[in-house]
Amino acid sequence: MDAKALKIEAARAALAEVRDGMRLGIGTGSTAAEFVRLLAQKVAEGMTIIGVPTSERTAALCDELGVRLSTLEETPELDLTIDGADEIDPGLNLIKGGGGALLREKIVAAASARMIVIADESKLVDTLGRFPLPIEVNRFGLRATEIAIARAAAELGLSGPLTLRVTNGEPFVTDGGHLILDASFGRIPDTRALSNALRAIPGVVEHGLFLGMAGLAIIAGADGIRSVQA
Ligand code: ABF
Repeated sequence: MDAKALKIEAARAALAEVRDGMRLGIGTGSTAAEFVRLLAQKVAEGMTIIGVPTSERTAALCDELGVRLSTLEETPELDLTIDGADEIDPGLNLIKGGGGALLREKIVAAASARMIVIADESKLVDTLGRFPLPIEVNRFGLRATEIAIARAAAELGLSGPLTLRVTNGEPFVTDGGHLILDASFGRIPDTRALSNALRAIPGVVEHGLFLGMAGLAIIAGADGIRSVQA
């Protein structure tokens, strides 16, 4: 089964967790997009849900497919968020943000009673960090923030390039108007310590470590679907 088929199977399994009338946070990325396509079929068959998207891209896809949307302002308490991830460790701690939506994804996940992460088995790792950690930063004082991040990482024994994310030759700008530095630390043994250190840097808006937020992971692999509880 190819990666797309695995993503579809993980998304299909997550759909079984959605109940009529749910207030649903909807993630960003290709796996979440497969979930939206399957959800739209259920909506067309009469399922009533209120969707809160985590990016403009997801909002556009939901609009296109007829999934009724709300905003976090109108619906500040969600029943469930379904989202993808770039890396998943055995404790269901995640690296997210490869799609550039990490700030809204984290806000929506934090407003949800439950978070289910959906992924193909390639996302499973023993230790987070092989995937460059996305760090959303304020434009103001970017160089000073970069130096502060490198210093805080070094104090935790971490090192590696911080790369400004660029698309089409221009700095990538998030839905929130910020920039992203991708930090290639290789392995992050103490994710909580790094999370705390990054959050203490004023120029850091948010980072892609989602610690203790996912209660369930639905993983599609060559041997089928498996659910992993946190
Ligand atoms: C999004 O899904 C991002 O946080 C994460 O980077 C991405 C994973 O993308 P895909 O499902 O396409 O692998 O939530």
